[in-house]
Amino acid sequence: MIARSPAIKRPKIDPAAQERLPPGQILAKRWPVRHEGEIPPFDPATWSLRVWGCVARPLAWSWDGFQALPQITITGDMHCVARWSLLDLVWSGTPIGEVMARTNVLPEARYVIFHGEGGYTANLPLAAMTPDVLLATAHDGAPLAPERGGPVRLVAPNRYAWKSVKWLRGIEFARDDAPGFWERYGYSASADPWAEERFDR
Ligand SMILES: Nc1nc2c(c(=O)[nH]1)N[C@H]1C(S)=C(S)[C@@H](COP(=O)(O)O)O[C@H]1N2
Ligand SMILES: [Mo]
Repeated sequence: MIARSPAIKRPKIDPAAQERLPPGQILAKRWPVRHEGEIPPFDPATWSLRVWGCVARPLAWSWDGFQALPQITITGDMHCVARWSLLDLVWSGTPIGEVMARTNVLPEARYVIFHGEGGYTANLPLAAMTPDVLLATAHDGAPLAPERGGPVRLVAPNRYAWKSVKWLRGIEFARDDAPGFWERYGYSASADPWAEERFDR
């Protein structure tokens, strides 16, 4: 009797999907929930999104006010620096450009610092504020689940996912860069997955 060797499991990866993965990334089978700390409660009566710093018109939207802003739907990928990626996630929300136009971002602004509820922050260069960067309120047409960062999370599909701050409550435009939660440990300020910008030092 010949013992059967255990089957070698090779994940089937569509070559087209493989090409869309930045260097060093693997296509995830499931979508992990990943964050520091607890999921904060959401109270629409007290929730606000505040914008300050290098802006001519600092603003704070209430939940109702925020929902009245224009929204678009985009399809974007997600690349976690821990090496899993997902392709073609469908997000709806307000483009960051709408916020920038309404607060009149000043010419000296060069960085944006996103503040999550509970103190998690992430910084990005202003140049990373492309039209696909959303303050997302929905995924696949359904309101964003609390564990996904609902009611509002940042979605910056072309930066490593730690920049996509869940439970977004503040946007600060700044002249000088300020490292956020992971950037203080040496993670990259710009975090372009195609250039494999994982660490700055
Ligand atoms: N507020 C907050 N946002 C966060 C994080 C966090 O710890 N706190 N983790 C980031 C990291 S490292 C990743 S990979 C993504 C994960 O998003 P997901 O849980 O929807 O997969 O959220 C990002 N946004
Ligand atoms: Mo991550």
